[in-house]
Amino acid sequence: MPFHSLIADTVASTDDGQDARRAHAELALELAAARGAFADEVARGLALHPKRLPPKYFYDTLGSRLFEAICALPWYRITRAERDLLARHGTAMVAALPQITTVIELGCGSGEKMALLLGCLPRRTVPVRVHLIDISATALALSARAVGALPHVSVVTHRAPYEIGMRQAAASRLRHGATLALFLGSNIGNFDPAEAEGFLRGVRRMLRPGDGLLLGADLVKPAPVLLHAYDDPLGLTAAFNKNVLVRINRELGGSFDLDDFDHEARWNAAESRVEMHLVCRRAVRVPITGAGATADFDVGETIWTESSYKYTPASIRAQAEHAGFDRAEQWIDTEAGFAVTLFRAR
Ligand code: AVJ
Repeated sequence: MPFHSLIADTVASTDDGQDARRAHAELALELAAARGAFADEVARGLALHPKRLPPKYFYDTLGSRLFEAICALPWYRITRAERDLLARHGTAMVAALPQITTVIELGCGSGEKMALLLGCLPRRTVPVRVHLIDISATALALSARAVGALPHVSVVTHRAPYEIGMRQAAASRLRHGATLALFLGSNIGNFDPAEAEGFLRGVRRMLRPGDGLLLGADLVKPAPVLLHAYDDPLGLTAAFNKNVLVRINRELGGSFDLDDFDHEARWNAAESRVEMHLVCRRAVRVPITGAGATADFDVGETIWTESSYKYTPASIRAQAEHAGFDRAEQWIDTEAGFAVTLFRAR
C-alpha cells in the first residue's frame, strides 16, 4: 500500500469539519511516524533478548484473512463463544445504558459483532454514529460494509492504531446521548498487565461518566485446550505467525527463509499467558535492509511474536475497576471459557 493512499484513506474517512486541513497535516505526520515505526520496531525488537515483534504487524491483508480463518477453527473458540453471548444477551447489554448515540469499536475485525449489537438497540429511529478503529484496511472495509448497510447508522472509519483512533473518535463525538465502546475478541489479551491498565485508562479518558465499555476476554482453561487453540492441527496459526516474516521480507526488504523457522505455542502459567514464538532451526544471519538491521539467530533462538493473556472473571473486573470503571454486568460462557463484561465509566 503506497503511503499517500494511507493518508487519503484516513482523511477521507474522518469527520468532515473545518479542521480538515489541520487534521490532514497532523495525520500525515502521524501516519509517516506509523509507517517508519514498522521499520523501527522490527530493528529494535530483533535486537532484544529474547527477540520480539509486536503482534499488530500480523494484520496485513493476508494476515487478516488468516485470522478470520482461525476464528472458524474448531479449536479456536473465542470468536464463536463471544458471538453467541452477544446474540443471546445483546439486548440486555445495550439496555444497561441510557440512549446510545455513539458506538466506538476498537479493533473491528469483520464487523459482525458490531452489526449484531446495533441490531439490539431499541428505538432504531435514533441515528447512531459508529466509529471503527483498526490498523487493517481489510478489517475496516469488511466492517464498514456490514455496519454501513444498517438503517439509521453512519460509519466513520479510522485506519489507525488504537490511541490515534480514539483521539480522533473522541474529538468528533456527538454531544448528546451515551457512548458505548467495544473492545472485543479478547484483543485485550495482547497487552501485558501494565499495558492493559494504560489502555483502559485511555479508553476511560475518551468516555464521559455513564458511558459504557463492553469488554470480551478469554478465560484461563486447561493448558492442552489453550495450546490446541494456538497450535492448531491444520497449521493456520503457524501460517498466521510466519506471515509476519513474509511481511518483513516484502515491506522492509528482509531476507528471512521461512523454512528456518517453526511455529511454537507455549503456556506460561506463571504469567497467565499463551506465548507464540518463531523458533529458529539453525544459526542464521538475516539482513533486513529496509530497517537498517541484521538479525543473528542461534539454533533454537526464538522471536516472541505474541502474548495472549488469559483472565478470570474476577481479574477482568479488578483491572477495569482499577482504571476508573464500575462494573455493570458480566456474561460468561463457562463451557468455552469466555467472558463479556459491561463496565460503566465512573
Ligand atoms: C486477536 C489477539 C485476540 O490472541 O487469541 C489468534 C490473535 N493469535 N491466534 C488471540 C491470535 C493466534 C488473537 N487476538
